[in-house]
Amino acid sequence: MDCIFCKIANKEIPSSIVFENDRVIAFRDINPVAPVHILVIPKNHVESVQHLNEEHYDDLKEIFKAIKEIAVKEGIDKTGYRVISNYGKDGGQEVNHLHFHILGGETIGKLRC
Ligand code: DGP
Repeated sequence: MDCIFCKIANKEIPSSIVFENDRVIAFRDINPVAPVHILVIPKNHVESVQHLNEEHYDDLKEIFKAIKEIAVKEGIDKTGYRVISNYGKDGGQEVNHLHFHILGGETIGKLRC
């Protein structure tokens, strides 16, 4: 499958990894729109939120645990952050591998990604 985020998860292409475990990997967005802009993805390919079903629930649990841990590591757990997952054409999804943007490090006043 020609998926850029699968290639990142498999270390076939480089990225700035900030977190990794058996199910989840997180790396800095190549085009950051905030001082902290990290993408959190399941290693197993699934296209979007809309494609999730029960078989993905363990991955989701790990993703949200990872988000909290990353926020602490990045020093934004007290100041706050936004989590976004885009789906489909109207949602503005560019990469068809489920991902959650973490945006923080400044006041996020409007939609950005
Ligand atoms: P979305 O619009 O939600 O599908 O956002 C996809 C994000 O992925 C976008 O903010 C840019 C980022 N991105 C795309 N290709 C790469 C890449 O090769 N490396 C990294 N680190 N980020 C990427």
